[in-house]
Amino acid sequence: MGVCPSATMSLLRDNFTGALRPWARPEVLTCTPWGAPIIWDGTFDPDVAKQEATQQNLTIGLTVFAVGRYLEKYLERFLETAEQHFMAGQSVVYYVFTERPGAVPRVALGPGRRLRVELVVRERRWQDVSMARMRTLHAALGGRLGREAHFVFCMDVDQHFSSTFGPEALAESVAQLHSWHYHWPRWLLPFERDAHSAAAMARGEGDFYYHAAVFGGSVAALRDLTAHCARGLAWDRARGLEARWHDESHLNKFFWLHKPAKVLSPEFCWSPDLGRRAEIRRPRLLWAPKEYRLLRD
Ligand code: 2GW
Ligand code: MN
Repeated sequence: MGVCPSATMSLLRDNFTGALRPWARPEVLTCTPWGAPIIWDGTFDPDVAKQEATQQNLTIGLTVFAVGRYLEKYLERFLETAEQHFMAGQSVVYYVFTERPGAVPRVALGPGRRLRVELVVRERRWQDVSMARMRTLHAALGGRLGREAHFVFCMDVDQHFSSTFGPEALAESVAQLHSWHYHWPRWLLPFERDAHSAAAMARGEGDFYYHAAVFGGSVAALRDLTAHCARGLAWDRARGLEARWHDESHLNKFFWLHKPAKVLSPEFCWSPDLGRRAEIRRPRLLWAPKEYRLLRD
């Protein structure tokens, strides 16, 4: 693999990868065709990334929705493990969106770390719970969250941190490779194919299939992303359409049109159901087992 242009770029500000070593993982793709790094364990220097972030005195936001049964089921472990592994040593502000602020567990927070609870209404259909996040995030990014954070990660709550998720993951815009699909041929990827949907991708379109359980970036970039997705979701709804993977389909359309500045390997959000694989060295987030039948009725 040739040198990833962004590997040299990363010596400048704002890529937070330290000196990239894409050659340290010859068995995996470490660079996108448009020159963004794909971050795998061993390809970055976590200490340099940490130093860069600390020097810039960043505040990093982490948003998570915990509505209905997902609050009791997942939120406490998500937050407790984030305290251990997410952006350790940086200033962090958690934004928990829920319809029951009183039920949010009191997790002990380290120095420089704050938690804010934001009230949301509970949507009736689960698809709507998931899709409403884009609109709510857009509003939050235009409000206090947008004023107090420089970079923000938006995550699903049905997962927990299992290893360091640090400033090496930061960039202007960040997409997560979906652990089920990262090695699939492009034509098989589950993009929305209905040409009437705002999320539509034609055959031959799409770089990678990204997972909506983790995306991030600067406040400005995420304002654009959430506006695009919320608009697409509303457009589809007005026409009686719903994309195959809901908000995730629209996220994939956005990242096709606006390439992410950094891509996270599936190590950053791994599904334990897939078992062990040689290229997955140190998973940083692990999905909770899917209990769709139990939770989606
Ligand atoms: C969602 C589905 C079925 C039953 C409940 C819920 C639900 C989701 C809920 O009752 N309460 C709640 O707070 N949520 C939030 O939405 C929560 O943060 C959760 O992690 C997120 C997405 O729902 P989830 O995790 O059940 O969906 P996944 O893991 O299948 O997610 C992928 O696909 C989704 C769209 O179908 C989203 O794009 C998601 O970001 C993807 O990871
Ligand atoms: Mn999920």
